[in-house]
Amino acid sequence: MAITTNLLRKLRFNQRGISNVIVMVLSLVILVTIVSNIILWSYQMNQLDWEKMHENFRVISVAPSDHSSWFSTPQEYVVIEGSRSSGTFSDTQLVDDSFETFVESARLEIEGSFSIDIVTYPLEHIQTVESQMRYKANSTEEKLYIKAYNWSSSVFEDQGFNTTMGHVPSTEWDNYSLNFSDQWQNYVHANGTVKLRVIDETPDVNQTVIDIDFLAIRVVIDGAEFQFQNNGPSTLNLVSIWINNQTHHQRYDLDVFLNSAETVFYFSSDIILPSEPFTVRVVTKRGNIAILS
Ligand SMILES: [Ca+2]
Ligand SMILES: [Ca+2]
Repeated sequence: MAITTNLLRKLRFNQRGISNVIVMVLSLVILVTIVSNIILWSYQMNQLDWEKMHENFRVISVAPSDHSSWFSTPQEYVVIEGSRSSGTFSDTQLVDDSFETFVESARLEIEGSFSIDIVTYPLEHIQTVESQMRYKANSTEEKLYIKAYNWSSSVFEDQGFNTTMGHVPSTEWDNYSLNFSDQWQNYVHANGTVKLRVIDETPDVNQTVIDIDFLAIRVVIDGAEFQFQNNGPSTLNLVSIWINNQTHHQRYDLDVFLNSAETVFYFSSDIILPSEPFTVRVVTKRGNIAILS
């Protein structure tokens, strides 16, 4: 009997010992978890503080704007009549005297595809679309016409354009400009695509040579254009903009990313600038502010 009691006591003592060990181990695990989380958290806080402290950006300029930038063709023209004799489509992207040359074969017809950035320039804010061609020809005998693809009637036409008279070429650089007036919606696909054709007037025996320095479209739209510059070491996210004058305080959402050392133009058709003087405050996601007065 006494032996049995002794054994039971010993067993209880051992159980208590094991429990103590388990409690100690668990406590240690919890302690290590807490300490490591605190270290990690403070490291992350330091990282965030560091990133916030080193943000360095400015608003270089702000101005009202009534049109987009130019959209030139990102691919080679399709030659339907005539031929391409030199240069490439990329020569037609800038006004710089480097050009692409096409030659008539009794007729000339080329087609280019252009794409409006409808994220920056939403269709519901567009007033019309303009096209501009800077070109010269070796003969002024025959007019050229620019027509656009009508997405409703599925033909290339110039119905409703501000001018349907065509353009008499010059042997010196000259501009053939037109706009789609209030009919522009017929000529712009819902995804922003506009197709243009440059077409000669009539079949003839002269094989006229056409040099195109520039051919592009842009939209007429009211808004404001900003220029932002990131002089800091890391990428910036601009999240809001305040436009304030004496009577007018307006906040707009923004979602612009700027890489380190990058300068960007930003257009918004939502922002209508008040009368001057006004102040522009741009806020980053990390909470820094740049001011332009
Ligand atoms: Ca012709
Ligand atoms: Ca050019």
